[in-house]
Amino acid sequence: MADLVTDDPQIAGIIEKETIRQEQGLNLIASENTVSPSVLAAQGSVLTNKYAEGYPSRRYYGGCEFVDQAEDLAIARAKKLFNAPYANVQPHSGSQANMAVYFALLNPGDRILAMDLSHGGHLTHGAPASFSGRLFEFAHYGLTRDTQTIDMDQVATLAETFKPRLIVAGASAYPRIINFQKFADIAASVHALFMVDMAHIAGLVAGGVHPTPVGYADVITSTTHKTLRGPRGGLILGSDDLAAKINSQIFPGIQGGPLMHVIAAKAVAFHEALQPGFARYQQQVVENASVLARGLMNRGYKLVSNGTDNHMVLMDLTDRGLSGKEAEERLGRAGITVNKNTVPNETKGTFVTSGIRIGVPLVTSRGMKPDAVQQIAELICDVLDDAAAVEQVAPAVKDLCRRYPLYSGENA
Ligand code: DSN
Repeated sequence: MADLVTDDPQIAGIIEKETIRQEQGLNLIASENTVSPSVLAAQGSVLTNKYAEGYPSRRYYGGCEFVDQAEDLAIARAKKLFNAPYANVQPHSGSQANMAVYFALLNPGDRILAMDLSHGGHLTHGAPASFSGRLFEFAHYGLTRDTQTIDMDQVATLAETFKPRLIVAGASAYPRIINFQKFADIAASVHALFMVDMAHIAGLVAGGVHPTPVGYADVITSTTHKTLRGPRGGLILGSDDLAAKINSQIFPGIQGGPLMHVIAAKAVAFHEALQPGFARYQQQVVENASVLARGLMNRGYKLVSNGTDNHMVLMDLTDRGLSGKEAEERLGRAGITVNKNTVPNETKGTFVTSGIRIGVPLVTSRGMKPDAVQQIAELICDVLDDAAAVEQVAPAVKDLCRRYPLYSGENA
């Protein structure tokens, strides 16, 4: 950093400001986390200098003997962590992991059944603006009106009538356990392949607090930077018989040189996730989310599905005369970062929305436990109840953050 300050004070200053923002603010974006100093060190290493197109021992460049070791370790650790026969650690992102799987298993125009974006799905699950929606024909399932959990009857009916070649389970904004067995049974009944995108819950799965999709899904995609607490990137798991097809769709299909510094950082993160403390961290994440849910509901706020089983809650502000956009901005002024989010049967559109998504993985990494999370719930409600409360809440947020430094807690 000392060299960067001298060589490029503009970027050094931006990094410094972002460091302070992260340190002094309550970051409750459900898909973010804070990586360990070891993950940061690997990602900021000279491995970024190396071209390594291909796979370990089968590269298109010389000098790959050490990056090969890093990728072999990352693969071995990912397989051990998730008990999966095959892993590809090269996807630059979750979107690219999904793209590679679609291209490996399907032809353009083929049918895919996945979760509706406004009910909690992801852009790459068939949104018209995404490559997925442009290249494949999607049908979407959603949540039931009463319990606001995944409507498995609708999944079964759509599977029968739409006859997809692939069924996708997995979500970006769904606070409940996903029943992979039921999905697998439905997929088998219509001879469809079954993919799980576990990007949000990968850490929970690794920590044993969400059922694993391994053994149910033909293929599993993930990111490595959410609950899994690794560097920003993607991951694909599956059975050995899909390995050749998927590997060739990642490279040379859709990517060039792998990011070897990121792959090394993934290896570090998988190693950390294999330690006993990681399961305890994930248990704490789930407990903290449930404390948050109760705290918000006790103050009269409505949550999609009336609670949570995982790392996040979805607040539905429809009855509050407050849009998700206004809530996000108001909380932001108090130093609380969340994101606006569509709710089931959304009426306001994706730039305004009627809800906010709140996650606790990052504050749990800072060492926060139920007492701190209960306080967070109160601070959020104070601000949402009354915009004038921002003035009192902002210093309380800073004080809370001072008590739980970014690199103390789990990441000391
Ligand atoms: N995975 C999304 C999120 O949950 O924030 C972004 O693509």
